[in-house]
Amino acid sequence: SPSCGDDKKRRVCYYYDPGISTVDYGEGHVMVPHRVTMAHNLVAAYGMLGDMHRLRTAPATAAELADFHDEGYLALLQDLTPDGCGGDDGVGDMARARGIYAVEGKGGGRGVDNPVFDRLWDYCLRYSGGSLAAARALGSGTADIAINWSGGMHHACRGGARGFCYVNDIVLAIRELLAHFRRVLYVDIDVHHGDGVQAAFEASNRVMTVSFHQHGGGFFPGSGAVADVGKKGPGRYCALNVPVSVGIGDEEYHRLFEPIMARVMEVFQPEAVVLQCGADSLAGDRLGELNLTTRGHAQCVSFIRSFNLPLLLLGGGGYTINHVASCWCNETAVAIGKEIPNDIPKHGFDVFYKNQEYKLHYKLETKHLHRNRNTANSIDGIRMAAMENLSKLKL
Ligand code: ZLM
Ligand code: CA
Ligand code: ZN
Repeated sequence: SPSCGDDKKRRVCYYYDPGISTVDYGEGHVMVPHRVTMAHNLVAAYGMLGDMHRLRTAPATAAELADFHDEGYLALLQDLTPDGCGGDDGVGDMARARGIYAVEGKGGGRGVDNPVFDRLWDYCLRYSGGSLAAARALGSGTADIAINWSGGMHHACRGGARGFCYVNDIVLAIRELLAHFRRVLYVDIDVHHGDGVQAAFEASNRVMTVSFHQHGGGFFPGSGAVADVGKKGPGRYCALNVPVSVGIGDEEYHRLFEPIMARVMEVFQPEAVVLQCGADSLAGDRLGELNLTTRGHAQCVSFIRSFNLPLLLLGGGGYTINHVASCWCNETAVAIGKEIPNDIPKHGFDVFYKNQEYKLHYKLETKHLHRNRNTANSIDGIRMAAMENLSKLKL
């Protein structure tokens, strides 16, 4: 039961690849892979590396990515270079057809979600390799919780890039878990709808996908209404969507998250869980417009952890990078089952945390929060609609 075993230690394995820290989506792009290095530096400064087994792995191979992705797309992705697709040899056209855009000159990336950048292919192999290795550690039973903060790229499609995501490491990891576990639950607390993962498993009743996300007003990607329960067939009702409006805070979020996830656990009875911990649902994010605190976000991790199932923790979005690093560092502590102090230790990178007064759990002034557009009634309505969908799930 969720209230038991919370203080029990777990064997945690952790993937971090410094090769990801220097990847650059282009000047001004909101996605900054270096935030994972910042999180790692915090984890190290808090002395948590000794509490986890460090996962070392080679980058994924093209053959491993082909377990989900289209071969033609992978061939293109492998060949793209910043100056190799601007010309009229047709490569640029092929890239655009797959959602990827060449960006001209410095700072020319205005409005391009998926640019071509230096070492793009290597980056995809590394973050995907981390998620695959993490899934294998759970599958073999050598770890209870496996972490890859550089993974969680939930929008990537079989044949193309979307929403900053090029390769869907989550789909690859879940497919690996399916070799060991009968049913796998996917939970997505990124502020965006986990559309790529939902689409990949819509036909299956062995994978249930649950996404909580900001919805309405044209917010990306626009899918994931509560009525979206997946396609007709055996996988119907194995997709659950919990859309919320701008400005939701911890208390209301958990009036949805906890009862809904407790019910999901009862009706779906997963043998393993993947939790995408996108940190763009935090207050003060550059893209997301929710008001979750680092404690409210971490409460999702500890609630899921309390079910004592093999658990894969992945990153995802998160665009105010000091907040992201604080969030994932704290959630690493939650995974280990360790209390860490709120004061950020001196570690040579603490300058990045000056505007949060060197506290892990940063506080924002009201003027930096978004006005709450949710009401007690709207929250109850969404929870009831979600519960109604769950009552129709027959395995
Ligand atoms: N324009 N630069 C979340 C993925 C969100 C699509 C409208 C781009 C941006 C955004 C890129 C500076 C995850 C859309 C938006 C402006 C078409 C989105 C580059 C700012 C910038 O300043 C920016 C060179 C950029 C992109 C904002 N894009 C905000 N929102 C979304 C994709 C990914 O968190 O869920 C998981 C990692 N795209 O709204 C447009 C329709 C492109
Ligand atoms: Ca989500
Ligand atoms: Zn997101």
